[in-house]
Amino acid sequence: MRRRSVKTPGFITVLVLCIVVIISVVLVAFSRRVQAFILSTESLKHSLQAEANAQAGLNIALAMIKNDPNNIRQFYNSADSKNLLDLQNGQCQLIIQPENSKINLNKLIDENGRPNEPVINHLARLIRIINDERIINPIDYSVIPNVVDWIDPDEDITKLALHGRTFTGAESDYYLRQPLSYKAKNAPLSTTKELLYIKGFSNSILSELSPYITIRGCGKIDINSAPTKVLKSMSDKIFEDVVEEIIARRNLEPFSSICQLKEVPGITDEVFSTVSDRITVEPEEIFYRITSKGTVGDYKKTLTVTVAAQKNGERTDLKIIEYDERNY
Ligand SMILES: [Ca+2]
Repeated sequence: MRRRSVKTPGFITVLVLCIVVIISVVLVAFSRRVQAFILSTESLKHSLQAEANAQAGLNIALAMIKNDPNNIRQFYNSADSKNLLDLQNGQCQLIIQPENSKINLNKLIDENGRPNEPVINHLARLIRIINDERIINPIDYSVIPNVVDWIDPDEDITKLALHGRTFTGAESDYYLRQPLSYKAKNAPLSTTKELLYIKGFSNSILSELSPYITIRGCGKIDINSAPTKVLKSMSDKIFEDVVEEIIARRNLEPFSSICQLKEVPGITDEVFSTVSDRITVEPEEIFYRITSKGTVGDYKKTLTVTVAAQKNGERTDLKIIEYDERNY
């Protein structure tokens, strides 16, 4: 005789509970995946919006340089709140720096490849001013002979007396002993980022120096656009109040000749004669460095572009010669 299996109510309850638990686990897993998908879609959306804002700022800068170069002065100072543009879904911080207003590191050597003292001393004074404001990790003055050795054609280590001390450079012998093992370039710098290959430079030092140094242009400082620190470091005898007066005067009306600098109280004949062959009001070649930082919430995109501007009759032609993008 066949025995029939009997399913008790308790067994059925356990079975139902198991099914409910399995369905719940599947639903939770599915819900988490959907949540992750939504979050990643939101992240992508904000990231793309930040990039669009940075691109919008860059386009505004290029249009201003091309059509209205006299009005870009308001974007010179990175600490100025006027640099912030409100855009759809976020903001853009725009900085436009005329490269002709900065110290050209390729001019640290003269046409014979020898250390160029006036430019070396200008950079040494600039570093001293920056270090006076830095609480920790001052920039070591040896970065100056290091750049000299990187760009000069020989393999002889340079020694420079700066602020009463002697600083020594570095040639291929030093770089070949490093993990990446490479030689000194012994030729002019082609990009600013190349400085990171040189002994003593770091991202932090590069970003600290970058508003005041360039690798482009004829080497003369445009006094109509030079930042405070570049003007002040031109001579030990140019003091804060003199720089303030120079900036106040050029804001009212740009200097039309370098001789007008002599009209500024504090610019004596002696001071003028030490800086006159290193300054200009009409740069031969014009370069701008544009930094456009797009922001949406915590998402950031920074575009840094160097453009060469060439006057062609009434028209200004722009050529992008350096481009960099970062997600911060
Ligand atoms: Ca060299």
